[in-house]
Amino acid sequence: MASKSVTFYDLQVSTGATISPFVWATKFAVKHKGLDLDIVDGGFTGIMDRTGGKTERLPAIVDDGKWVLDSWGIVEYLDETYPDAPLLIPHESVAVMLKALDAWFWGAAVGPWMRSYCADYRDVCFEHDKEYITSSREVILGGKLEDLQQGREDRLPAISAALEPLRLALRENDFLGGSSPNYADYRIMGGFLWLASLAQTPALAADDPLRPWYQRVCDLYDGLGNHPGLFPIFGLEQREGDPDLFMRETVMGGINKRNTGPASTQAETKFINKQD
Ligand SMILES: N[C@@H](CCC(=O)N[C@@H](CS)C(=O)NCC(=O)O)C(=O)O
Repeated sequence: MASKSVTFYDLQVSTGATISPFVWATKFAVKHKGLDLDIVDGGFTGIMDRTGGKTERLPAIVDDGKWVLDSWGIVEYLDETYPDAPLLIPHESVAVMLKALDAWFWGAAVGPWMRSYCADYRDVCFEHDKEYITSSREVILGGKLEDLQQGREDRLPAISAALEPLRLALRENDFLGGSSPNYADYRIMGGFLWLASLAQTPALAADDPLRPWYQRVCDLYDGLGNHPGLFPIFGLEQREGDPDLFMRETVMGGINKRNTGPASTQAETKFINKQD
């Protein structure tokens, strides 16, 4: 039996790839529910025309004639409307923790990457979007895109190094959802795929421990994240004087260091009491 489709308003660049992290996360969310995407193509300008005045921002979907706006609004709608399909937010705690994780990820990575790739962002857009993207992003970012992007090679290593909390979780689990993906994976992946839609130089090391998870999520739903228009985000070289791009050995502390009795802590106890 053919699966049901929802009309999906995409936000694309000249390669045909989706750019927006919100739109990427929502594409995965719709597929997670077993629904197909009936894509309405388009870039940044003309969103109001394409959607008949329904919205200035994307994503937006139409399901059985009902317009649903906003990435988080769409996720809530999908779980409410299709409760028998796998849940995107399987427990209210996932929403609470994901909002905290997402806020950290934007501060640590998406924002700094935006300032390091803002001219690439404009250059990859459709010709007819470039003027709008230049003027609007210069207002948002507070400067000329070329000036802001300049010197990014000195900033990218520290952004990569800051992603250690994700590596800690994803070294031990296939997905942020545990053994199977949920909306946490799609939401965070949205930021990586946004970067991949525009990056003219990689942001992460070739052997970054996040890479297997990145590929695992890209491969879901017949390779939804393997769009040919995406650029490589792995391949950043560490230069002399750069911070390590990631921690080669996981330093287990706090919540990750299980106390199973004195045998598990005595080496540390000896060390802190200066006994040998
Ligand atoms: N809160 C909204 C934010 C969506 C949003 O900001 N989308 C941006 C793309 S990342 C957009 O549509 N921009 C159109 C524009 O810049 O004119 C959501 O979660 O869906």
